[in-house]
Amino acid sequence: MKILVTGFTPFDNHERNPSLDILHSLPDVLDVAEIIKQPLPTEFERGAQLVTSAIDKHQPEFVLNIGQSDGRSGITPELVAVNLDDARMPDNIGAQPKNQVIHADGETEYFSNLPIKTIVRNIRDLGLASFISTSAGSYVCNHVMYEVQYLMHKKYPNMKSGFIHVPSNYSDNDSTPTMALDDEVDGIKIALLTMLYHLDDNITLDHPYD
Ligand code: PCA
Repeated sequence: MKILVTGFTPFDNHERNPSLDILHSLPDVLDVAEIIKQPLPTEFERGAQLVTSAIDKHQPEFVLNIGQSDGRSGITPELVAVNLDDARMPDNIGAQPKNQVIHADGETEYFSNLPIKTIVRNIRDLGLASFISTSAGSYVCNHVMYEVQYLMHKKYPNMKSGFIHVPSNYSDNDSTPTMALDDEVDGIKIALLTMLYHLDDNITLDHPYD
């Protein structure tokens, strides 16, 4: 059993990206799964290229992409990726697509097929904040999530994949929520175990969405 996990390089003047630090903190084997770790540059084109070639190379049963989202107050599995690049700022090599469809022959949106409600419940059971996010934005994270979903639908229908955004580990002001890296690592490990073992995501959850 293989799980491909990705994290992004720092962007937007951040010195670190918690998703990359989480990636480096994960074990190589978790329970019955081999964890394949793939760092991604925060770049539209190359970020998507690297994750899709890692999928073709390793043929994992599961893919989990992780990214940073400033302002989020918890660990947030994404519900959906949309067929749109509309960058509010340039990526790490200056690309800033506006109002661009990602794949003309792709669906308008793809829903993650990870057990996101159960993931949220299990992270909350650790005592950590977690809720489902209904928008991965229209920047590099949504782009990568969309490309993985597109590939899955076209080529790997048995694969399970999705995206989780995590808060920043530090803030320059009191109003931006943060979470400790160790807590985020624990939350992501529980998410991975939930992916491996969930049978049915049809659970009732209080306040599942942001
Ligand atoms: N977050 C950005 C891109 C890289 C990252 O970690 C985003 O949410 O699109």
